[in-house]
Amino acid sequence: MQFGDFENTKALNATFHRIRELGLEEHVFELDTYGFTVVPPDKVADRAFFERIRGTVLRLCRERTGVDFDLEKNGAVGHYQAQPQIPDQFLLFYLLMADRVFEEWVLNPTLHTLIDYLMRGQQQLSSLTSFVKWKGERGTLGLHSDSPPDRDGRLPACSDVANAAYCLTDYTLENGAIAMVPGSHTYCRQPNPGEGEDQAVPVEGEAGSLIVWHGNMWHGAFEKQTDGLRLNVTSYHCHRRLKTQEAYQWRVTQEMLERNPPEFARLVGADDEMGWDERGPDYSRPMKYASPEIKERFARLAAMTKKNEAEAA
Ligand SMILES: O=C(O)CCC(=O)C(=O)O
Ligand SMILES: [Fe+2]
Repeated sequence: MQFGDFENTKALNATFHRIRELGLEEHVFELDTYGFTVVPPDKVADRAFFERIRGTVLRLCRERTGVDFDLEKNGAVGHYQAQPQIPDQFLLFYLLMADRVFEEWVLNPTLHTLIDYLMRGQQQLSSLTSFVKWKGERGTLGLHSDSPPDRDGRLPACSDVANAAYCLTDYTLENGAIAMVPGSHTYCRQPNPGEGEDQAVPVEGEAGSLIVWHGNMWHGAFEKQTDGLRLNVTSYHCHRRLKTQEAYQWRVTQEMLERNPPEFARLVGADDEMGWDERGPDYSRPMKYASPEIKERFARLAAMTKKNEAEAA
């Protein structure tokens, strides 16, 4: 019995093969069973890439706050105004548009493959941010799911969104690791206030690890008890039928689209004609950047239409 090339699972077969090539089998198993996984640095990116992206995040911290940043020292907000304004942390937004290193990051094979797996290849990038944190007290883990809920807090069983944190510093309990409630992705609802705090575990991993989680996961963060920074690049994806947090679809430049493969265009929704004005939809971008599977469906539809027209003539 040979798995991997069934006609009926054609759209999933390439992801299945990539999971095997990259040695990610145990990580998809953990995603299914526990709702999260930690991929070690050697399966994510090389040290040079890691240093480059971390250096860029530190530069952006300086540029956006006006404060000098050092990994070993606690940070400060400086003149940075972005919300949420809560003590001992801030978020850097819209990183994709800030430096080309982030274009490389969103196409990272390990990240891309695990998100492909969770989202059945139907994801788009919703936001690319960095949580910048330092020592500070927290009364709560702030548990929540990243999926947008119904009015009563219920969530769909599938992964409508999926998230991944590229750790740019070591994640340990003392360093304010992410908190997860293992298996909570199957509850299909948001936690009630305070619920699950006693079941949460610290998700530890050395700098360079990639923590990936299902959109329904109950998660938050432990307080950072040590001096110095906790840094990441948070790569939040949503199904293409949902709104994105950050505006990419019409804002990415033509140069960005041209210097990257079609997967990039699909990640930023440049293959989506929605959001038109009085001129109506423009199908040229969807036609140009559509996935091979969608292109094949278009081609079959066109062939059938042609055949019907020929028979009618
Ligand atoms: O790292 C953290 O503080 C948790 C962040 C979080 O909730 C998220 O990235 O969705
Ligand atoms: Fe979250």
